[in-house]
Amino acid sequence: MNSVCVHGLGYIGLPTAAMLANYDNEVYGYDVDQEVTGRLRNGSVQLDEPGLRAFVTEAMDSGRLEIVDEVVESKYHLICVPTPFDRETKASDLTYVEGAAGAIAPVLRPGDTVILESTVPPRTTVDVVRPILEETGLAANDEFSLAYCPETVLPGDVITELRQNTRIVGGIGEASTTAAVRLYDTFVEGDVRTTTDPTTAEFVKLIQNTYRDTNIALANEVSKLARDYDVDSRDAIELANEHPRVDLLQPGPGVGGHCLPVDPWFLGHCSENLDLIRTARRVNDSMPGHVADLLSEALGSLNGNAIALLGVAYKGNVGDTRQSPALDLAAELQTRATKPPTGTTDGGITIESEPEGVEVLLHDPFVDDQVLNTVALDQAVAGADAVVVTTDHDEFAELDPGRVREQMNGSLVVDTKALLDPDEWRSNGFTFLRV
Ligand code: SAJ
Repeated sequence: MNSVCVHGLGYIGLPTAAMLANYDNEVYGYDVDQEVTGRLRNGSVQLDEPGLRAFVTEAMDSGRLEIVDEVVESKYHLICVPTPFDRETKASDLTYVEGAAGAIAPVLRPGDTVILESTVPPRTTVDVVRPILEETGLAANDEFSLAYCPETVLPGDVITELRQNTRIVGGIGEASTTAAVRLYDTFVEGDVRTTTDPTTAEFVKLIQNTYRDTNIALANEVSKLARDYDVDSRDAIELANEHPRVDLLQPGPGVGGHCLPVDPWFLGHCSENLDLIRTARRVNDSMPGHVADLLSEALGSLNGNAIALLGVAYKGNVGDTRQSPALDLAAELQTRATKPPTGTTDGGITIESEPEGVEVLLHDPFVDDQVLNTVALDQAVAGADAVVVTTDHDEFAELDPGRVREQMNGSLVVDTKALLDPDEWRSNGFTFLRV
């Protein structure tokens, strides 16, 4: 039985800790935030991931997952902490990674293995983590093992993907790689591939997400081009993908979440060679503005209109709103709509006008958020001049156009996720646009 201390009990650390425990490892789950550890000890799992609560409960009930408030001496240390990102400067913040390495150092013993899983700029394992651990006087690879192994799980399917995805392990030497592989072999049913160094493994993770982001950017640009030629982008992409070597992804209201909009920028940490990648990011970031353009063109003006956004989560069937395109669209609409000030003066006569602006109503079956002020479906749609499908939640595909038409004030629908049947909605009297 391996002893493993998992550092960081968030979206990746918690399921990984439970997985290791459910596969017979002796696991200590540590988080710097005592609210997180306290809640978990009381049996409360607040992350919105299918099956996770039961999976964690199983691990804790077995006695093989213990939630701790101090870092525990262990054969393995797995670092799964966040790497926050500044949207303005595009810089990554490695404070949590440094903190985790610093917390491991005092308990690091000869023969132990440290594995970094957090998504990081290339060279972080060798340039940031290694020196902190070597301050102990122990030599990496000779006296302790050090490796990088990225997580690649898809939110919404984390437990299955943790088991089944291929893992890429890069140790700072052969001994380090071998030691890390031994741990993943306890639960990974997919392949465990190795590479010669941690930097390659860090780089691989980033180019995977960059590939997806860039592919979506192409789809988004195709969508804008298709509109100029009066072509339906979805039909065109579906037919283009009939080619055996073409696999375009789908356009949408933008790219959200904590991975795709962020990871490509990590590649620019020590390189100037971000050209296509930078452009792709710009194209994806332009999409909320593009949807706002469609709305203002179709409505004539945004002012005085109520617009319901269906879907606040960054993607379908999850409740995660991080960097959600729907929220960017809501902000864009509000910025664009002008509110005439009350009591303006015109030729000496004071005109008392009501601020018009735009009313944006947010609804999401997975998100009940008082700060965002999400409302029930009926409340969002009733009286709306336009409805925009911003997230591909399965249940939106079941919307009844007849009922929505009765509730709405206007008749404009913009489907950014190609969830609705255009013919059905048009035959119910809607002006139907899709991205
Ligand atoms: N999206 C599109 N068009 C598409 C597919 C997705 O616009 O055809 C949008 C989604 O609506 C969403 C965004 O992209 O706003 C990201 O969603 P996603 O499902 O593509 O990916 P994430 O961010 O949930 O998870 C990604 C995954 N990476 C890859 O597929 C290469 C996942 O495997 C990674 O583990 C995760 O990032 C991560 O943690 O890095």
